[in-house]
Amino acid sequence: MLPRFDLSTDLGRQGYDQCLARLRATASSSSDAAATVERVVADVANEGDAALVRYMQKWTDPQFTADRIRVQPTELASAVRELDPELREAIASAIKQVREYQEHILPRDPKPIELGGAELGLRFTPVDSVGLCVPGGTAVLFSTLIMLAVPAQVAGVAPDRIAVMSPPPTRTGDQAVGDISPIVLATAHLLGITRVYRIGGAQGVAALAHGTASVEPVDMIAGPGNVFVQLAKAQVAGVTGTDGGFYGPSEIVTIADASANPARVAADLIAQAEHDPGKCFLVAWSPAVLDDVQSQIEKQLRERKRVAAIEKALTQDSCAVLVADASQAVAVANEIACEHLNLAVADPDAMLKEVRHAGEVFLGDTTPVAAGDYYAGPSHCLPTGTTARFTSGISCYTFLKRTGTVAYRQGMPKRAIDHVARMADAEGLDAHAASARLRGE
Ligand code: HSO
Ligand code: ZN
Repeated sequence: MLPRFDLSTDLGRQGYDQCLARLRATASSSSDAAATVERVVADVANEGDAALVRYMQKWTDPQFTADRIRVQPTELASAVRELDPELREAIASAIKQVREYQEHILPRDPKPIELGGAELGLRFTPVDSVGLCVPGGTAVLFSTLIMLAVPAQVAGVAPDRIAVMSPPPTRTGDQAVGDISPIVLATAHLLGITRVYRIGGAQGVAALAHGTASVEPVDMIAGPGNVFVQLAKAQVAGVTGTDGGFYGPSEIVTIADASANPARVAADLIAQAEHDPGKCFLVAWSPAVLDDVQSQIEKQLRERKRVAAIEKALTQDSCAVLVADASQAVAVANEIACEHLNLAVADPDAMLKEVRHAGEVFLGDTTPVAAGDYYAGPSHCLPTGTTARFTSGISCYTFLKRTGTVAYRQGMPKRAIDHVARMADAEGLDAHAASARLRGE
């Protein structure tokens, strides 16, 4: 089912390159999408709620009205009461574990250093308010709310300064479609979040950035979404901060050697393929390993509910890559710079040392990638479309700013004053020079 490409042949190289090009394309936009987003953002900035409601009606629900934008606090509380107790326990446990990990990696202000008579420091401070994007779609991923809100809270953003946007289901015609996922609402309540908006898309991002009568503006917008949401984040950058990432459709690269359990490898590939759309790469230097995993995929696939999505992902956007050896396998993984990298090999720690680009790495076939999706600790909002070459997943770092501090507590030494003044003079900025020289008099 997975098309197979042997990198030692020209044809194989070509097939793999095309697959990689399709992956890369997910992080770039068509000019049509960019033009649409530009118009939507401008309209919401100018007209506020009127444009927000109009676009929600156009793309999500023709019956959408302004009074539906904000979810009432009573709805949040009742969603928790209705939550299955065992699911509630699982969610609470995930929140706790993700929080402990994020607290562990939280950067502390470094001790100031003394240099040339100056005491030099660095302070980390959180943004005041954030808007978090929780996508709608064929599966509503309430886990995304945990993976965004907990890092923000650990960074120091107060729960009452966190807003969540999550679109209601798409309605066509008069059909009844229900409401925004009650599990998203319950999760928000468990996280102490009270501001939830039933909005999405570029219009939702624009509303959070510019503010409308019903939506309070925020200082930073973070989270995954379709190409319209990701483009809108880029469009409003400057008006509001953004996470700077491209958190798009799920992807996975698995490197497998002969020690890997084919059933486990196949299960993790299928799991990411069930996201609609998902993209999978299986990399090995043994044809037998590829064969074994492929036949496990065929077998397990039949037992899964979302067969159609999985088949589509595996046949259209994914591939198995036959490489010469372990080092070429890692080179391929670095080139794909994937959201999830699964090292199903005998010595994953040794291989990890060679990994330079990946959103998150899973060591050994005993580690299910789904643990990262729901529970383990690092956020599952990870760079996609090969953007792990230059960016990272969401973490408490996303919501922190860095501010340098300088103190010449005993006054500036003469040598330093001379150097500053000389450089200022050379730039023709004599007021700068004078402000330094004054300190030496
Ligand atoms: N694999 C997705 C996250 C997710 N999976 C949520 C299940 N629920 C993106 O990393
Ligand atoms: Zn997933």
